[in-house]
Amino acid sequence: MKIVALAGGVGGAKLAHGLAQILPPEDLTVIVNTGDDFEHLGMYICPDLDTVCYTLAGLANPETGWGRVNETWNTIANIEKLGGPNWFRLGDQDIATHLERTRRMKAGKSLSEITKDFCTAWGIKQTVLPMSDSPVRTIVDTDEGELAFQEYFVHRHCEPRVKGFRFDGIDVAESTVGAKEAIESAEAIVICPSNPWVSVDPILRVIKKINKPVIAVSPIIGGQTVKGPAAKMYTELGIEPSALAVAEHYRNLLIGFVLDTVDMQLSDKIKTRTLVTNTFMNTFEDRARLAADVLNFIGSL
Ligand code: FO1
Repeated sequence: MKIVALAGGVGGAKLAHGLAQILPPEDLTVIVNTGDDFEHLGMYICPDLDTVCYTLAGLANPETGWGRVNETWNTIANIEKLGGPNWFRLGDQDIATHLERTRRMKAGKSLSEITKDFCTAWGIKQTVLPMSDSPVRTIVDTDEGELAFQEYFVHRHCEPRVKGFRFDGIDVAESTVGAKEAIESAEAIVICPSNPWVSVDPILRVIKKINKPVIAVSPIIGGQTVKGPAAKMYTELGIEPSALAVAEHYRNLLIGFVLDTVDMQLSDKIKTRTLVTNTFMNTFEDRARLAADVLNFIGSL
């Protein structure tokens, strides 16, 4: 079954990894948000792309979900000593990724080409694609004014109250050729349990039209997010955070929605077919089990 997964950061990467454990590699394409990308310390950094790639390659830091396992922090410690910015924690191995990506971008390579080459180098057999080769930058409108995404997310610990979002460059950004082809040949699109506002919406805006069955997995369980500010964002935007709110967010797209057993009572209120299952992904086995549930659900629709 050919599947395209839409993914942002850690939650998305975990389900993508689950799908990768079950599907033949040629049947899985992961299209990744690039709205979180930014230039920092002279390097071009793609947090979500790297999180998905490191996770699929078995190189991800299991504690944080982002960055590399067995990491060392000498470079950032020395930058700090010199009085440089240290709020964005870049590990030594991770810095190699950003330096080499930046070098290739300056030499005229596209982000898709670079990602393809990096995936080969890391032994990733699935296809991982940035949502676009042109820059898109998520800007968070807050009670303290507009903030660039990583400034809001990492530097300010998501503390400012959110009023809305804007995606700089989205109107001219085209989805990558590979993404269009993958969607064309996919049997279904899986929206991973990533932040609907800042991880999935930019991908959907770039893809524009999806004429394939779409199912989504809720990142909100019992009114809270496993990781990240999605629930806080819903509250600040005046919407009660819940799996129901996520299903409503995607209402025009979905043929199916997956929510956690703790939210079973919401199932009747959701205006599409639902699968109620355990959506926590604490272990590699959890990831594969949820992916299997999602694929069986798609098969039943
Ligand atoms: N997230 C943090 O909360 N703090 C960090 O210092 C941090 C560093 C970092 C370095 C490389 C990378 O690829 C990701 C990193 N992240 C960090 C995660 C990342 O900024 C966010 O999780 C995503 O942008 C949201 O999906």
